[in-house]
Amino acid sequence: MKLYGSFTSPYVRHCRIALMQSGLDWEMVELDIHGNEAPGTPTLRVPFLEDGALKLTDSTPIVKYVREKAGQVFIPDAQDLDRYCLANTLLDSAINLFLLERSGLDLNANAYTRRQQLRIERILAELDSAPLPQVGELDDADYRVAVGVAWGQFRNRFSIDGRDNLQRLLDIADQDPTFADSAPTISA
Ligand SMILES: N[C@@H](CCC(=O)N[C@@H](CS)C(=O)NCC(=O)O)C(=O)O
Repeated sequence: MKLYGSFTSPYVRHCRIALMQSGLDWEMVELDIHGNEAPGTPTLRVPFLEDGALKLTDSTPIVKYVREKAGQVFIPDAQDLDRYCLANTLLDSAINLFLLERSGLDLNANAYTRRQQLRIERILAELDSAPLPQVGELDDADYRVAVGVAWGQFRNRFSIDGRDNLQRLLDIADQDPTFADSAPTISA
């Protein structure tokens, strides 16, 4: 199967982690989402996945599909799924602000972008209060929070100073070979 994406995207990173852990046959096709060529997905976003006739356009169904195809589970617990969704909401706001700022918008001059900044801080506080996994026992909610927080540090989009649990989660995740091997290295 083919995963289309960039090496800096946290959503793509989570898909890569699931694929690396799956033992399945897959390849990554690197895409520049900011280039002139429209990617082959209606969302105009990455990741997307092709497996024969199947096309998936969002990281959540991609991770679920890969896990289940490999005989693994994808977040059966509602509260854990909620934490996964909080990390997605954090990332959606942080990435939108990143792209809007890059396009020249003053984030402090707009009520809606200020609300998104507040949302990021509130979600970080909530995620910081969650229990931590053991080393080597991360589930997909843990991975989603970890790739999101790591992306925020990589792009300098938010601080986790004083958020000791989130810092500890990154330390635990860094001891996971697939998390470490999928870290973004390109400053694009
Ligand atoms: N809900 C989507 C979000 C994907 C997403 O926001 N991808 C970003 C890259 S990290 C993107 O392609 N952004 C381009 C744009 O918004 O134009 C998912 O989980 O896959």
